[in-house]
Amino acid sequence: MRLTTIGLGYIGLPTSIMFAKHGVDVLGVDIKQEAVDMLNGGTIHIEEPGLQEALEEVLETGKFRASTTAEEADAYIIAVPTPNNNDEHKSADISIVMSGVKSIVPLLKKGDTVIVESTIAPRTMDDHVAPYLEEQGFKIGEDIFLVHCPERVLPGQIMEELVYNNRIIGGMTPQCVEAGKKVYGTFVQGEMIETNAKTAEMSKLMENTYRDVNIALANELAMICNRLDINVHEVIEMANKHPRVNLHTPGPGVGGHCLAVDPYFIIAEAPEESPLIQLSRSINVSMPEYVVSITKKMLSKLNGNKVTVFGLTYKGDVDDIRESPAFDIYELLRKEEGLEVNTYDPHVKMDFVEKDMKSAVTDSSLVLVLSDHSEFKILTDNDFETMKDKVIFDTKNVVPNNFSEVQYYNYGNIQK
Ligand code: SAJ
Repeated sequence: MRLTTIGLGYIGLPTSIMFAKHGVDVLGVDIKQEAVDMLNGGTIHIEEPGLQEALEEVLETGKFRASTTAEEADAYIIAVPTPNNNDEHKSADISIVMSGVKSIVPLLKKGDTVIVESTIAPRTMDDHVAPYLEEQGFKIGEDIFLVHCPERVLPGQIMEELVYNNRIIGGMTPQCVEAGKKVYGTFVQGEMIETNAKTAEMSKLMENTYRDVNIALANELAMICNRLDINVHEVIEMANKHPRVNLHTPGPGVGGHCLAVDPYFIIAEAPEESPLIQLSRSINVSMPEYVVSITKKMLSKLNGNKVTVFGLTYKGDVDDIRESPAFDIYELLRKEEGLEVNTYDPHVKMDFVEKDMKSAVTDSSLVLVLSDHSEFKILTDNDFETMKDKVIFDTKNVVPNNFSEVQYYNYGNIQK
């Protein structure tokens, strides 16, 4: 089988490489020449465990190539971003998905399978992609097979989850479902769940919305507990001992290109029916300001004018700062007059991010932990020796509190 993938980002690249590892001839296409050159030269342009080794393997076998131009294949996967539009409900901007589809039209022949993996608003396949391809003269389910197979892999565990997760195969017709199963059957060992495209679209969006709503509940609980002087982490641990309760974990907000984006796709299609989803979004969006207000109070108690932010990414052990609440907090703090803000993040390579942890904390009054990187799980008193005041506020509850000289705070015991 020959496969052309449109989009070589966090999903398109690992997916392409996984197909190539399993004997498929893969051409990965991206508009970014620099990314294409790096990949053909043997270096991945995103951070993901196991991906670099896998790229080297498929370049060696000649099963993977990257290019800026699509070429003819038997199956096509569209894995490009769907940003939010700048409208009232931040609806899904499907223009990049539609350009991807358009780019392969001249290459399509009878019997080909076209798969959209990008996250899309409910009914996008029925109302936009399928009608467009029909207009181009293709009978869906006879000439070509059209499928929505949303990706559901967790950054940090992509290479494993691609193989072992269950896969939703949302075909426009039963023949399309069969064609989709044939493509993913190459390597998927999880169950391949057959459905139609609109059910697949909504299930994918609801998975992330479920998380977002539950994290909002956890964040609200953290604020309630803070007001009532109750340790939120103990409450969650206790409540989760109930067999049917699974409270999520509070934090500095919700980030990434999935949970912080996808719920709006549902809201925009049904604004009157989605008040709970909308409120959850606004609770999570408000968390950076809550963290900043606590940080300011702590600093004023210390008479401190320097804070060091630990972690800028949207979650631990990734280099992704898209929609990162940590980054929002960093920017809000920088706007505070008279406050010096240093940053340390071993995963982010940007000029203003300190490379050395010791120099990042020197003369600082407070370390504000915003991402749960593994590197923060092994911190000790020694790491904070050069601080002016040795105080930590850990919004991710990630740093073990084994300190004798450092004062440690998290959401469970915010300093009053
Ligand atoms: N977070 C919390 N509290 C929690 C869990 C997460 O504050 O209890 C925060 C994280 O810190 C982060 C955000 O939520 O800012 C999202 O992180 P995540 O690890 O929950 O999820 P993502 O965005 O990395 O990946 C999600 C996954 N979806 C689900 O678990 C339902 C993944 O399986 C999807 O493939 C991915 O979205 C996607 O691409 O849609």
